[in-house]
Amino acid sequence: MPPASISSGSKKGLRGRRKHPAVHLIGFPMDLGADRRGVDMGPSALRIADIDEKIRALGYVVEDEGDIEIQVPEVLKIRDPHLKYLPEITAACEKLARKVKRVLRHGSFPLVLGGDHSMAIGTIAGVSGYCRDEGKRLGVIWIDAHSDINIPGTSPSGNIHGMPVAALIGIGSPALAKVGGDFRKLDPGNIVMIGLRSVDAGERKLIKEHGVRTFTMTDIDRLGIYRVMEETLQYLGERADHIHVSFDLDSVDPTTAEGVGTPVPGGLTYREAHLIMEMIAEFGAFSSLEVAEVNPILDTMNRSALFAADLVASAMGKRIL
Ligand SMILES: [Mn+2]
Repeated sequence: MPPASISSGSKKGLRGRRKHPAVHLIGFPMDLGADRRGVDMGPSALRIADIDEKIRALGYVVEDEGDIEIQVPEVLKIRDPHLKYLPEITAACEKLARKVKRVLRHGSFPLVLGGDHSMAIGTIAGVSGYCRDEGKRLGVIWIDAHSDINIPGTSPSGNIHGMPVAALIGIGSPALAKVGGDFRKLDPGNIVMIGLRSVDAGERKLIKEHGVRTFTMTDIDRLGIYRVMEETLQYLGERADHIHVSFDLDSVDPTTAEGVGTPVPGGLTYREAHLIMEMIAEFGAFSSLEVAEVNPILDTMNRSALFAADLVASAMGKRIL
């Protein structure tokens, strides 16, 4: 049987309609947005970590939809150094958006396995399109060391995995902003970022200008993760009835998860990461999830993917007792 929190969610949420939502895994093996090889193997590492069995053990039906096909950078050309692999990333994210939307329309729960964090452009475009059709208000919890709100003019690297939040709130590259349809996917006031510790100067300005709510690692040190999550869920609970969680594994400290796209010291502890997920699981409106930047190349014996799979289980309702 699934835990009580799955069937007793908000009446407006996915769980109000279906007592046993099927979880659909979608692999997105892309590293074009990161300009670094390794995160394209993330979906494989998560499957090897038995992510499907860990969710099945909680009482869900799990269906694996396989991977979305993505070309390797060796056969591609960088046409614009400020938006590397833009056409290929846009095309792959379009496919992902359609798939995510279809899963939600069937009353199921999409779990997207990445892949670099530019995947969020596709995932959230799909979620947003679904919410738009259903008259739901979308809220996003963005768990990340980075704020990923660069635009081509502020990005030091031209790597699109640093730009998904900008694309979703409709600034920066129009091609990225139009993935999944020509409308703004996300209200910047409906985003909460947690775990920030590496923010570019241009990003700092954009966060303030657009009123994105943030909890940096300093905030977590001072308030404690329990209060940060209470405030996050209260804030989004007042504004949204579909909560999507975009989880970048680099939010976690490299001593716990070394196999990530861009490791930054001073991150979430093992228990902080689990408590975040446990509190999200209890929140009725939680209806879609993606895991980004799992990098087996920098890992030891797949430890980071195993940790990420356990975190997903916590998000889906796994409890100690
Ligand atoms: Mn990220």
